[in-house]
Amino acid sequence: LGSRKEKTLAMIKPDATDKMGTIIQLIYDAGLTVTKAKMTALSRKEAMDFYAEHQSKSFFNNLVQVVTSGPVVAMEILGDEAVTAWRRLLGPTDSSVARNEAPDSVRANFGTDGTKNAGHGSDSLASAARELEFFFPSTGRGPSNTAKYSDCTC
Ligand code: DGI
Repeated sequence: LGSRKEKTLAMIKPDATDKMGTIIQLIYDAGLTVTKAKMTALSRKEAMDFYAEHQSKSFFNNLVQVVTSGPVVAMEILGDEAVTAWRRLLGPTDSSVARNEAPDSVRANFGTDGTKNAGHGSDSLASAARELEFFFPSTGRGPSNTAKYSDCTC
């Protein structure tokens, strides 16, 4: 009663994939569950589409560069208020700020600066739906990526 199960998209960026074990453990320690996972490399076009809302920003090229510099790990995370919970684990966008304000966070520990910041989390349920479809398309080929236990009733 009172819990709000949500799904969100968590992405470990290329600068932190070598810490994926630690980061996945943090997710489970926070009471969240990983219900889908995929390691993949984004093309430049895919990265630009994923971050389309930022295309006019000064940091856009740098952002696309960072996220295409190696493989990423995309995960569907399920749990109570998962959108907020995963962003809390990530900490502030700028890793330097994170080290001051949230020293235990993923970005404080594994990020470098404002763009190379170890991870991404959807900022709303609407973003989560779009971003989960981006990485785990419901029309995708191959083995089903819809595990029964991941079904969310919210
Ligand atoms: O949701 P976040 O990832 O915390 O932040 P966002 O959705 O506003 O921005 C997406 C990414 O773009 C972020 O993870 C890093 C980069 N970025 C955002 N704001 C800045 C930035 N990079 C630089 N250099 N400076 C910024 O102000």
